[in-house]
Amino acid sequence: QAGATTEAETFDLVIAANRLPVDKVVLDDGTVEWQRSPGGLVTAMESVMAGREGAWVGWTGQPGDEADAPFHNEGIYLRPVALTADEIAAYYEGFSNDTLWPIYHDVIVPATFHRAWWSAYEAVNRRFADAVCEVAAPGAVVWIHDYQLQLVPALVRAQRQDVRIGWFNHIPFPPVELFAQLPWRKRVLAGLLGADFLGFQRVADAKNFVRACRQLGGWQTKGQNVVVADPPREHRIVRAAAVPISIDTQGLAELANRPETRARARELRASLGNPEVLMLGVDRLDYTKGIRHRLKAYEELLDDGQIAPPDVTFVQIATPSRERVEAYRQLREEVELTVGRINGNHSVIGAPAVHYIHHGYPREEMVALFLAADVMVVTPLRDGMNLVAKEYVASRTDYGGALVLSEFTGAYHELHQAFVCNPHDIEGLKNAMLHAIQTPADQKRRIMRALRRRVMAHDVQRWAARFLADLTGTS
Ligand code: ADQ
Repeated sequence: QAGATTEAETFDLVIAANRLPVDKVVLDDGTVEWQRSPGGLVTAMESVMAGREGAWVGWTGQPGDEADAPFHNEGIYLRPVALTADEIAAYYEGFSNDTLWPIYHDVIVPATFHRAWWSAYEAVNRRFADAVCEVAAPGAVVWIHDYQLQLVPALVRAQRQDVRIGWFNHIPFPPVELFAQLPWRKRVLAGLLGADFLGFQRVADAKNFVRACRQLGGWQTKGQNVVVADPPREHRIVRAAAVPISIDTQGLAELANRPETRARARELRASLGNPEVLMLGVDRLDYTKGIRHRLKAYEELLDDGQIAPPDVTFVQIATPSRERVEAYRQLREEVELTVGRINGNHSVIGAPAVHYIHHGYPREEMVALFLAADVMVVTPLRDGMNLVAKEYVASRTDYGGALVLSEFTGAYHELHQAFVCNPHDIEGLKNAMLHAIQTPADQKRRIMRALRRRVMAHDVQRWAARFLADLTGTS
C-alpha cells in the first residue's frame, strides 16, 4: 500500500500523463486505497523503469481542490495533480475531448471552441509542468504523453534547460487544413516545440505536424526536423518521427495459453449457443470507432439473408466513455437504438443477432473473448493506433480467427495482411466481413501467422525503449 512522503524527491525519469496509473478508491471507513489500473502504458513504463525508480505525474481521475500527497506505489513515485470539478469540465471534457479530439480525428463530429476552455487548458498544463519540474532530477529525462498536455514541453523547458524532453501523441495529428481551424494553433505548436523529440503513431502524423509548423507557424523545417530559435544559442532542432505504440504481447500470449482461459473461451461460445461464426467488436464507445458503420454493414448482411442467427452472432462490447460530452450521449442512443432494431428484426429465441454489452471486462475475460471470436471487426473512421487489433492477434496463439481492419487506423500500417476495409464504404465493409467468414481456414491461418510475426516482434517494451533511445539520442 501507498507510503506517503513529505519531502520532495527527484528522479532521473519522469512520466507525465493526464491520468496516474492508479485509481483512487475510498473505502467505507474513509481510508484511501490506490489500485493499479492495468494498461499497456503502465507495462511499458515498468519495463523502462526496471532497475531505476521513476516518477509519474498525473491526475487521480477525481475532482479535488486539495492535492493528494505524493506517494510510492509498486516501484513508481506518484505525484498527483489536483483538478477542480470546473477544470475537469473545461480542460478535460471541454478542450481535450470536445475541441482537440474532434479536430485530431478528421472532424467526424464538429469541434467546439470556447475561450474559457483554452484558459483552463493552459492553467492545467502549467500545473503539470510545475509538478514535472519539482520531481525531475538535474539532467532528467521527461516523457510527456498525449494531446491533453501539449503545452507542457515548452513550459518545462522555460524552467529547466537541463532536462531532456520528449512527447508522444497517442492519437493522430491532423492534416494542416483541419488543424488550421484551431484558434490557438500556433500556441499549441509552440508548446510542443519545447520538446527535443516528438513521437507519433504514423509517418503521416509526424509529417502533418512538421507541415503545420512550416505553414501555420513559419518555422523552418527540413525533413523530420523543425528549427527553433533558442537564444542565447543560435537555434535548436526538434525532431518529429513515427514510433508506433504496441502492446504487452508476451503477457497476452501467456494469458491466452493458460488452460483456464481456453476453457473460458469454449464456455463463452457454448453460452452463445455454439454459433458457426462469432463476430466480435471491442471498443470504447467513441464516434471515432465506426461502431455505427459496423452495425449497419452487419444489419444489411442480415437483411440480405447472407447470414442469420443462430449460425452467426455478433458480440459488441462497448466500454462507457466520456458520458458527459453530448456527442457521446448521442452516439450511445443511436447505437442502442440500432442494436434494438437489429435484434427486433433478426433475433430468434435464444439466439440474438447482436449481444451488446455496455461495460468493461477484466483482461482475462477479454482474452477469452478474443480466443472465442472467429472474426474480430475493427472499423474506426480514424484511430491513432487501435490496440484492440494488436491484442486480438497476440491472443491468437492458436493461429485461429480473422481480423477485419479499417485502413484508417495506425495498426493498418503494420497489419495490412488483415481483411482490410474502408468503413465508409458499406458495400466494401460487408464484403470484407463476408470474406473474413468465408476464406478457407488454412488461408486464414497463413494470414494470422503473418500478422503475429509483426505483433510478436514489436511489443510495447520495444516501443518504449525505442522512444527513449530516440529522445536521448542513443538510437
Ligand atoms: P483508445 O482510443 O482507448 O486509445 P485502443 O487503442 O483500442 O483505443 O485501446 C483501448 C484499450 O482498452 C485496449 O487495451 C482494450 O483492450 C481496452 N478495452 C476496450 N474496451 C474494453 C472493455 N469493454 N473492457 C476492457 N478493456 C477494454 C488511444 C488512441 C488509440 C491508441 C491508444 C494507445 O485512441 O488510437 O491505440 O490510445 O496509444
